[in-house]
Amino acid sequence: MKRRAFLKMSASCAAAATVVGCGSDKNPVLKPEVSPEQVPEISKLSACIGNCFQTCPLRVYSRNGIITRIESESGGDIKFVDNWSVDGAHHEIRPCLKGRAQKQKAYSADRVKYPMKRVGPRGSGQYVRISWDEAINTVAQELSTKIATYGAQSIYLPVATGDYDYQVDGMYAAMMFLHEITKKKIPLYIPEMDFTMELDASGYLMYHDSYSAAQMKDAVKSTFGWDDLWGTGNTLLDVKNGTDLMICFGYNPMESRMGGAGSAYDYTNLKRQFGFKTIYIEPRYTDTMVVCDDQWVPIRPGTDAALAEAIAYVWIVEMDEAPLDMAFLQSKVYGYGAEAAFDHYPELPLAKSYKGHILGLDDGQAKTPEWAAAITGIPVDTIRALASEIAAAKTPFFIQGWGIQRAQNGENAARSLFMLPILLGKIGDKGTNFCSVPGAKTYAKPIVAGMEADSVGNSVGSAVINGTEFTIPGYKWLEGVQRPLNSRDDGLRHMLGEEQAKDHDNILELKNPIKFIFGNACGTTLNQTADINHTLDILNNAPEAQDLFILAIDHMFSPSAKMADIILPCITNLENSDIVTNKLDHDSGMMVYSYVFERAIEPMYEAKSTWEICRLLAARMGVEHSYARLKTQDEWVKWSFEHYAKKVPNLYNPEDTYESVLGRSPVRRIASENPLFKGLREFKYGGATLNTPSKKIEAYSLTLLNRTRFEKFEETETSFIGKYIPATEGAEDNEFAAEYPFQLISWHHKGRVHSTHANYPWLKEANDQVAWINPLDAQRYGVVNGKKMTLTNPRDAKMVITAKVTTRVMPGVIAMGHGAWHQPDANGVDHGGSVNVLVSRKASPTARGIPANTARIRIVQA
Ligand SMILES: Nc1nc2c(c(=O)[nH]1)N[C@H]1C(S)=C(S)[C@@H](COP(=O)(O)OP(=O)(O)OC[C@H]3O[C@@H](n4cnc5c(=O)[nH]c(N)nc54)[C@H](O)[C@@H]3O)O[C@H]1N2
Ligand SMILES: Nc1nc2c(c(=O)[nH]1)N[C@H]1C(S)=C(S)[C@@H](COP(=O)(O)OP(=O)(O)OC[C@H]3O[C@@H](n4cnc5c(=O)[nH]c(N)nc54)[C@H](O)[C@@H]3O)O[C@H]1N2
Ligand code: SF4
Ligand SMILES: [Mo]
Repeated sequence: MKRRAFLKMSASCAAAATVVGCGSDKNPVLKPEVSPEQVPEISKLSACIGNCFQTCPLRVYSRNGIITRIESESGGDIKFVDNWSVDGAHHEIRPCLKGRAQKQKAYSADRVKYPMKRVGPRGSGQYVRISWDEAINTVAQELSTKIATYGAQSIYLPVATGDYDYQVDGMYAAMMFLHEITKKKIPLYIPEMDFTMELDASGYLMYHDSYSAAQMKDAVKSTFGWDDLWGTGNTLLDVKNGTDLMICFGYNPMESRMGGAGSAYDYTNLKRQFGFKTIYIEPRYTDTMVVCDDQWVPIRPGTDAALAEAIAYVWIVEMDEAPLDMAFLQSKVYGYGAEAAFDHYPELPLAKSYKGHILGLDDGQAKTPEWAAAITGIPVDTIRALASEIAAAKTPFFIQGWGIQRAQNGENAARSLFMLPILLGKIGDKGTNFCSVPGAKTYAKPIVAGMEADSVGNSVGSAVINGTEFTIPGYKWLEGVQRPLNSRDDGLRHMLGEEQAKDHDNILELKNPIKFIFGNACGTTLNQTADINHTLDILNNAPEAQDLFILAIDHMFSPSAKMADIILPCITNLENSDIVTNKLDHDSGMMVYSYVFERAIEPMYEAKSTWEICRLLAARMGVEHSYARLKTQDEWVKWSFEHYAKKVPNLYNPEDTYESVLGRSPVRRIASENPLFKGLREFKYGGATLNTPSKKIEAYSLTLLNRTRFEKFEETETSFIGKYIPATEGAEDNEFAAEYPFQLISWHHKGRVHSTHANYPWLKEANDQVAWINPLDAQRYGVVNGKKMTLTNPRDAKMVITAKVTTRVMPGVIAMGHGAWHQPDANGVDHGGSVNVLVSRKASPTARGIPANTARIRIVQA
């Protein structure tokens, strides 16, 4: 024993000598205080949870309850075959820098330690400490009052992904709680049986489309008839079946699918093993290109659709031997060319069809490479060469990341890109992809573990299973604070669909604006939503926002949490235990895995889990029994494992118990083929049909046409065919282009997951928040690498940010990673590099999604 430790121990024994003998286990006060070096380091298997889809296991080492370091699952002692191979699913799942830096999450100076009450304007960060009692009473009171005054629909659960990976805790606990306080029966009349059944629904307001891929989801529905986007792509693994060319529109797995079992790792290995070429079409030279460089085709943001049309033009008009699969187009695609009338759908003339548009029959403009070159900035020769090279590929694997669709004209861009494989008939075949992100099925409904009906007969998960009665597009919430949203202008939906829920004149309308935002793990109340200054203005000054209550359950005083009236301290993943599964259907590699992770350290300060916070609220509101049903959070995790996770084939062994898997490295297996992708093959070669009005792939979308009966779309922004539509503040917006010469885009940066992890000093040091600008532009505007510049937009929002002068971004574009924390000075000028200060806010036309990559800016000062 070292001398210092010995002295400490004898001192504490002396002080306690009159109570009980030194060393008694019964009284922890009497335990010898051994110096930290003396206590052995222990390790627990925790998980990185959040919204990067990978859920890497983290081996967390601690001594005396204090984290010492974080490693990969094996702790450096490689037990796994680390040799990646197509069917070698057992390599180590190594966390990225964000996972390994989480010691700085636990001990961050930004942590919310106690319940806090706002005493200054929203965003000012002025809070006072309150007790848990006061906090729970206030929140419960606000919920009750708002429900009584404005109805349950005024309670909104926003898009919030900070704890998306939990399967029992987090947003699912919040959903269960909100369900319990707002649940209702919805009558569903079944005409064939002349019978009305009652559905168990949640009365609170939920969203139906996220910030991630609302426009893509809309595009997939409009073209292929699929209700869901997740897991529609083909698995990357399928490139082994002969992919000879990969065409990537805005796909950057090296940053946005980073984990050791993410697509970044699989993609690099697949390239090494199979040697196919990749063409990247992107405004930036991404980290993925740095590692797997083949060909970079720089493109102006928001113009991919124009490129797709010009490629189609070359194929349809210019090539001697058109590469089109005419048999496929005629039998399996609606609206490539003229169509006869059917059912109640009128005849479709050639001029209104896809081909008619490419030829310019509708607008007098043939979609030639010359036309597209002026829009996209891609030279005509490059466009023609691309068209030939893609046409020559036998097995092209098209990928479209979600950056393109996360734009003001995103739905149309996505649909326009779908047309490339459709024209070639390379749909559903082995080794191809229909131009979405790759994907696979994790297993059915992984996220509702613990929420299915239990033996008592209560439907624990009805909030998720039966859904909420009303949903809004996730991005529309701020408008929803200002006025009651409706189905015609805002895309409000009823769980029974528009036909069943027909109200006055076919328009559904909420009774009131949103009055309570239940912001659990939520960054979209400010930092992650477009036009931060506008959001601040509305939430502070709009008359309708005066009695709006915002709750934040967070572990950090993040810019978004500072919008809340009360912030409740939440434990981090390192203080929690749950089941996790990686999200293959969100493109997280080819290996599926699931595990039950342990508490690595004890809950800190006064922080509690969301599940526990909801239990306290439920108790205060008299629904504790139906919320918790006599189980603790850990007991629900155990229940979920035994009743649900364990039953998933090949992920656990029959003899596994909760106790035996708790803290055990994930069991893994290779993903199987996506059922929806397989469905495409059956559609192409068999008799299967799609769930579209024409039962075919819709180049002209009757699905969208049908929606015009209930919804209002701006004509100039919407098209029934997937085509290029110029965006407000887009590449061709002449009103703004002269004064605001730059297009601004933001990507999902390796240093953060949105605004989560953005505040750890290690990560900040490794990932300076900088704005990329091309040397030609820098020279023209006097911008110096490494020096600050001030940017502004047509709404006079300003940001001061360090310039990174680099040829990795094309001229005319400024790019920065999204998610850096908003740091306004006294004049409201942001110094944190939070891109949404500058982003435009006009929602996309039919999905009504965030226009994250649509903005025009200029340099005020170099
Ligand atoms: N490290 C990290 N990983 C993440 C996340 C994170 O925040 N950090 N977030 C996760 C989440 S929630 C999501 S939704 C996904 C997001 O996944 P994605 O949406 O696919 O990722 P982004 O980085 O937004 O966009 C992909 C690429 O599109 C490019 N791009 C932008 N505009 C255009 C355009 O007009 N045309 C073309 N051709 N390219 C364009 C961007 O430069 C970027 O390189 O990532 C997930 N993974
Ligand atoms: N300009 C621009 N804007 C974008 C995007 C873009 O590409 N460009 N991408 C959009 C996309 S795809 C998405 S998904 C959204 C994401 O936006 P959000 O879903 O809002 O994600 P975060 O910003 O990470 O906010 C999560 C919050 O939860 C907290 N948190 C983290 N872990 C936990 C936890 O375990 N428990 C609790 N209670 N809290 C926790 C964090 O501190 C943070 O405050 O952003 C969107 N916004
Ligand atoms: S890849 Fe994602 S889940 Fe894995 S450590 Fe990094 S941030 Fe966490
Ligand atoms: Mo996302």
